[in-house]
This record gives sequence, structure tokens and C-alpha cells, in this order.
Amino acid sequence: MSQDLSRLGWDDSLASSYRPFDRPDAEPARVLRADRGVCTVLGESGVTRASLAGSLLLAAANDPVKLPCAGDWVVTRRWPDRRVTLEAVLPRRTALIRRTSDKDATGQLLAANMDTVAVVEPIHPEPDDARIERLLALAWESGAKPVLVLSKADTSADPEAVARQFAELAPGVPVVLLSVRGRKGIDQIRGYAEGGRTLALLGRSGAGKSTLVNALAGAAVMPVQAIRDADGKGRHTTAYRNLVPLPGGGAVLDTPGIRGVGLLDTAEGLDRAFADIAELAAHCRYGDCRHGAEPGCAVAAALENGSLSARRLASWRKLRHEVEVESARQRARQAAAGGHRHRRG
Ligand SMILES: Nc1nc2c(ncn2[C@@H]2O[C@H](COP(=O)(O)OP(=O)(O)OP(=O)(O)O)[C@@H](O)[C@H]2O)c(=O)[nH]1
Ligand SMILES: [Mg+2]
Ligand SMILES: [Zn+2]
Repeated sequence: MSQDLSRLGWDDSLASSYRPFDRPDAEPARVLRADRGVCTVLGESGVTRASLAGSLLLAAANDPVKLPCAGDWVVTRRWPDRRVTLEAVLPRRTALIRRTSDKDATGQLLAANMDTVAVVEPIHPEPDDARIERLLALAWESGAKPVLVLSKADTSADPEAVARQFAELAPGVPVVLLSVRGRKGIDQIRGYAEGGRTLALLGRSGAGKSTLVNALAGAAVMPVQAIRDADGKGRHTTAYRNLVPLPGGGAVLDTPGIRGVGLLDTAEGLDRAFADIAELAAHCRYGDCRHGAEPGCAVAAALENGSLSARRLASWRKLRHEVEVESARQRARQAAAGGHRHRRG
């Protein structure tokens, strides 16, 4: 049962980052699921469970982001007693990282090595503008390309109108209308996994992520919320992140619904998610314009003529403030850590 890893995106560049680790008892593999201390991986010889090597645990002691995550390409090693260990994580091409809490020094890694991040937001109940904007900023920052998926399109009488309305929140981002119930949009989304690519799904609980995974896989691989909830609140059904290889090649990465998504040092992601405002700001008279009462402010002018909504500007200000606070915090932490090292050395 030899597996062709190229169906999961293994290529020459990954092969060359693997080369230094190559030895007769080693094998490259991709993490399907990461649990505490052990990962389910898919390698050329099939699916195995690999426990994390001590060296890896040590290296990640102060930085959990270094621990393997669903989507990671890793080096496994098979021991004479047939035990398999996970020795190293190959450099990530993209990484979806959120801030967990104010106290945490590092973020939480949600997914790795995805080519595209689908922000899945249900049409029913009313999609949440702020959540879409926040998740798109996170998606941009990951280094992957975002796509906005408006799910449960069958719950709207005029889904196209909803799509047009929400496209304004997502400049430069494709918008896909999805109804698994109505078999609409599934093939278009499958396109993002073609050619051995990986699509990660991000969105609130009950958005229909796992239902989409099952439709793409053509099998009930992920449990979905059984009872249709009237208020659309949805309890968490998916409890772990899972990379699901698809029959036609490529893979989709399911994640548990997230409630609070804190942004880390996401200035670049924010600029891309709010490309409309960034573009306007480039035309302000002053380079350091705060878009308040400054003369020659292009953002204020757009607000005035109605091409920019006050809601969107407020949303951008709020997220930017959050990122600034977080960046300052990180700088302080780095300075403290540097000082600490200095004292020791
Ligand atoms: N009307 C309609 N309902 C859908 C559609 N897709 C999913 N649902 C329903 O939405 C509910 C939630 O679906 P899930 O796939 O479990 O949602 P999820 O995003 O995986 O949720 P978590 O795992 O909790 O994050 C289920 O009751 C589905 O039947 C759709 O296309 N149309
Ligand atoms: Mg789910
Ligand atoms: Zn301005």
C-alpha cells in the first residue's frame, strides 16, 4: 500500500529540505492529526502513529508553535522494535496562527502548509461582518491565499445578493456560494485542492465546515452536528484539527469552530484584508495620517462620499489597535528575553 506523497503536495523543494534528515530508517510523512505527544501521520508506507522525539519536545518547550500540527511535513523514524517517532518538522510554507490569550507569549498554530484558507461563514443566521474581516486578516497573514465561502446558501432567497454584499468585505478575495444541501459550489471549492494542494477551513462552529469536508471526501470522515439548530449557534462538533486527503488528490484541513480569534502581529495581513483602506491611505496628504481631522485625508473623503462605510473604518481601527497593542507586547517580551539572555551570558 505504497502512498504517493505527491498527491498531498510533496515536491522537489520539500524533498530538498528533507535531504539532511534522510537515513535508511527515516521517512517523510504528513501530519493528519496532532494529539498531545503523538501524531497520526501519512507516509509512503501508509498511516501510522508517531510519538514525538525527546529532542523535538525539548526544542518546543518554550515555543509550542514548534510542535507538529495538522498539515505539517515531518521526518519520521522507524525503530528496530517497529516503534515510530517523529523527529523533526520541515520548514513550513504557510502557517495559520492565532493569539490564544493576553497572557500567552506565543500563538496557537491552527494549520500548516495550506495553499488556501477558506473562511467559511454561514448565510443563516446573518453573516457577521467583523468576524469575516478578522478571519480574512488571519488568513492573509498565514501566507496562503484566502477565499470567502458563504455556506448554507439554500437558506437565502437571493444568495447572489448576499454574495455581492459580502464581497465588499473581502477585496481581492474570491467569494464562493456553497450549499452542500443543494449540491452547489462543492466542485468550485474542490478546485482549491486540485494538483496536490491543501485547503484549510476556518470559521465559527456550525458553519458547515465538516459537512463540506464530507462532501469533498465523498464519505462521512468527520462527524457533523446531528440536530439542525434553529438559532444557528451550534455547539462545537469537531474537537480536533484533521487533514483529510481527498480521492482526487489534494487535501482539506478541518478545524474546530473558533469563538475568539485574537490577532497576533498581523499588520501585513490586516493591510491585505483592508486593501481598500490601505489603498485610500496611500493617497492621504500626510504619510502618517491618522485619518481623523487631517487636511487632505483620502480616507475621510471616501467616508464623506459614501464609498467607504463608517462600520468598515471602525472595524479596521479596532483590529489595527489590537495588532499595535500585540506588537508592542511582543517587543517588550523580546526585550525582556534578550535582557535575560544577556544577564546569563
Ligand atoms: N441548510 C443547510 N444546512 C447545512 C449545510 N451544510 C451544513 N449544514 C448544517 O449545519 C450544521 C453544522 O454543520 P457542521 O458541518 O457540523 O459544522 P462545523 O462548521 O463543522 O461545526 P464545528 O465542527 O462545531 O466547528 C449541521 O446541522 C448541518 O446539517 C447546507 O449546505 N445547508
Ligand atoms: Mg466540524
Ligand atoms: Zn488619512
